[in-house]
Amino acid sequence: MAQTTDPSRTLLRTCPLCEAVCGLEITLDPEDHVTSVRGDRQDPFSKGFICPKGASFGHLDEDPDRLTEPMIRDRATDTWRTASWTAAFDLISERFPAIVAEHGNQSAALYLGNPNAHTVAGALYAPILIRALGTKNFYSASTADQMPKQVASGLMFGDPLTVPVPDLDRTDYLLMLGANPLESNGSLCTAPDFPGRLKALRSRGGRFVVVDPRVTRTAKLADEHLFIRPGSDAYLLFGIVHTLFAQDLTDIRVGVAGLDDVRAAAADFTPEVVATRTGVPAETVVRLAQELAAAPTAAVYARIGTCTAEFGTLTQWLVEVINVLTGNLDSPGGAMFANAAAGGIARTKPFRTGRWASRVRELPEAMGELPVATLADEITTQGQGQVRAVVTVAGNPVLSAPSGVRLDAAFAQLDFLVSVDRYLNETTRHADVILPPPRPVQSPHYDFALLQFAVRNYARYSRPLVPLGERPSEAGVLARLAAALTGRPHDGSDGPDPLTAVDELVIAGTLHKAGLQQRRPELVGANSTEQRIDMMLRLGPYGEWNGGTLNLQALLDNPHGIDLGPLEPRLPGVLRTASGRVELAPQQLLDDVARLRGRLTDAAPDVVLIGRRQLRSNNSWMHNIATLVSGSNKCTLHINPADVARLGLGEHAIVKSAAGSLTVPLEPTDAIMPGVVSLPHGWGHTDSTQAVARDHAGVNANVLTDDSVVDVPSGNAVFNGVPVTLTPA
Ligand SMILES: Nc1nc2c(c(=O)[nH]1)N[C@H]1C(S)=C(S)[C@@H](COP(=O)(O)OP(=O)(O)OC[C@H]3O[C@@H](n4cnc5c(=O)[nH]c(N)nc54)[C@H](O)[C@@H]3O)O[C@H]1N2
Ligand SMILES: Nc1nc2c(c(=O)[nH]1)N[C@H]1C(S)=C(S)[C@@H](COP(=O)(O)OP(=O)(O)OC[C@H]3O[C@@H](n4cnc5c(=O)[nH]c(N)nc54)[C@H](O)[C@@H]3O)O[C@H]1N2
Ligand code: SF4
Ligand SMILES: [Mo]
Repeated sequence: MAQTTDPSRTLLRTCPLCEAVCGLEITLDPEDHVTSVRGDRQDPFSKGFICPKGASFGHLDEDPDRLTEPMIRDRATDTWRTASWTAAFDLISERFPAIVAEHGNQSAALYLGNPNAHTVAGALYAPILIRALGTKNFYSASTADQMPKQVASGLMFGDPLTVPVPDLDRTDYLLMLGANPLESNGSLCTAPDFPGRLKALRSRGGRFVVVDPRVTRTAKLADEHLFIRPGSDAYLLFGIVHTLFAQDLTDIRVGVAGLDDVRAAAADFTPEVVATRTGVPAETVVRLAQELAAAPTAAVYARIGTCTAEFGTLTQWLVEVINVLTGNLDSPGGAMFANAAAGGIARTKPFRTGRWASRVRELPEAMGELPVATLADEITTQGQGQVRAVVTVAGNPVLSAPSGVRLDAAFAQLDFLVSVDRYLNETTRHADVILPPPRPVQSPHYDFALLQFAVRNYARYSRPLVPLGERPSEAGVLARLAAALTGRPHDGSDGPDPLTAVDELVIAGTLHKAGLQQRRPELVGANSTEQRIDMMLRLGPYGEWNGGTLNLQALLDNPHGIDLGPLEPRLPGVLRTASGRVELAPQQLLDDVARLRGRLTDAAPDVVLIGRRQLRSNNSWMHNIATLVSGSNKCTLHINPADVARLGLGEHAIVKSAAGSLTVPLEPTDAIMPGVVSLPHGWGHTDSTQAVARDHAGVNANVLTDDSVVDVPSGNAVFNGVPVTLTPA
């Protein structure tokens, strides 16, 4: 064989860009630039699957508009300069603790954005910022996303991370509401090649039904698609629950509490009653219940379209009620609980919400967080505890949270803002200091969060592919930031560097809890972060300290990842409820049913707004990649042609809601039901310093969403079912 002279090298890494955790095969040239990206065929979970975003990983990795050095803004002139890490942290040390000293702990707030669910830094080190700040003003993308799912799971199973996922590869029947995995690649259901898994379901003779106000790409793949009035999924599901009881179709196989209460709650939600509100005919509601009950195995799965809605938590609750009533919870082919190799539940006491409330609107805490829908209130409302200094990490709430215009103005009035972010964007432009993370190829990867929701048990660790050089890792940035925020030396001059100090503390504490501190075991790893990961794996359900073999070395020896088998029944072991059973009728949720019932006969608004995701976008931050923002990846308003004609609209329309108004280009399509319009979120880069994004600016959908409306039990933002009016532009 001829000797190769190509000095480039091919390395393996998990894709950090969505929840599908695909394995990537990345080729780097001698100067460490990514030259090609392919799917890793030897990854036992993703088997070579890759999407256009993953394929563009190289462009993202070295986007010329990304930040490479800390930035400091001069407030007087609103101009930016680059700064050394020391100068950036010095400024934070000087300003942040002084504000907190003067105005108290509650004057500081933290916002953690979505990519924290994908980074080692977010999983292991963002918690130290929460502790450092000691504030109740902790916010994240969770309350613009899945908090309803977590509250429902927390109340039913005792822990908010105990979230069932559809057993995609074995189910005979899948009812999917408000999800479009052919564009999103799946969410709270970690399943690389989601499209392939859905096709496999159908080719093995299974049935797949999609409920969505739009005929999505996913719906086109299904056996059946049903239109539904936005925000009305809880009624539909109640109609199914009602039918299961009325026709004696229940087959409960797990220990439950509250069965009679659920039956009573569902009593008046007859198929005929819910049909008027949902637009789903009564006979279809009955048939869905019968099909779910008759299928050998079945799973109901509902995602973002149903979470970010006014009755988000009730909807997520009813999904699991149906999974229980049809005998499918915790059973192969049904809705099951993953058993992640690291970072599983540690809770001993049952979950509850409302341990404290927000200052202005008195919205209850959930999982230690306050709703992002009230962040603007907390910044702009004067009084003791008013938020004056904010830290954002990997978030762009000005585009992603409701009432974007209000939040933009609120951020502008802050005394101090620190952002850890790769870009100068709509949110970070208000910062005093921006601290950039390294390139993705310079970061390690382990999916602590997403593997809790995987459709197969699996583990994979990726070492950084390219050394950091002089700059800190993102973990190092967060550790130093935590020190600076509290006025402690951020450079390690008081002892070990802040990152090592944090890890040492966590390792010692964890080993102590596990009763292993005496014979302090030798941990494997090139640094303290890796040692922590080694410890978590060893302590986990497959770990070598738990009768198994898994540890960091095993993952380093198997860089394509390790398959840990199909999902297995986990009840009652995972339950943390007081009763030790699945709580079918938590009181908090029964209380909220009154609100649902109260809305049953409300006059439907003429037109309501919903969102949508696009295959080649990622929330607000991948519009600067030229290869992604072309063709159909446009910020347009989908509208039924009948509505265009009825309202006398032209190419553009003025869309008004209670919160704001936008002028948008229309894209008439039969794929959306009449009376509903859809605008994707994450756009609106008009003043961006990111050149490509600015050329494809679009509009911020969250100008129209209204932060005064939330899902009551979870405080989650409501993005779907927003009443709007349309007039010609
Ligand atoms: N109208 C409407 N609004 C929505 C939604 C909707 O469906 N409709 N969806 C909601 C949902 S589900 C979510 S999750 C939120 C997302 O809301 P956010 O998390 O607030 O917003 P993102 O757009 O994901 O912004 C991610 C930020 O992280 C930065 N970033 C990317 N990678 C890294 C990294 O490795 N480290 C650091 N430090 N920064 C990084 C990016 O530059 C960007 O600024 O939006 C919500 N908003
Ligand atoms: N390409 C791409 N992938 C992504 C993201 C991205 O921005 N781009 N974002 C990631 C994030 S943060 C998340 S949370 C996930 C979300 O992943 P998914 O939950 O799959 O999100 P969407 O693709 O927005 O699909 C939501 C669907 O709900 C429908 N819908 C809207 N309102 C209602 C309603 O009231 N009832 C019902 N039944 N349906 C409704 C919409 O028409 C849409 O088709 O995707 C992740 N993956
Ligand atoms: S589906 Fe998600 S994880 Fe897979 S390549 Fe695409 S963006 Fe990456
Ligand atoms: Mo999300």
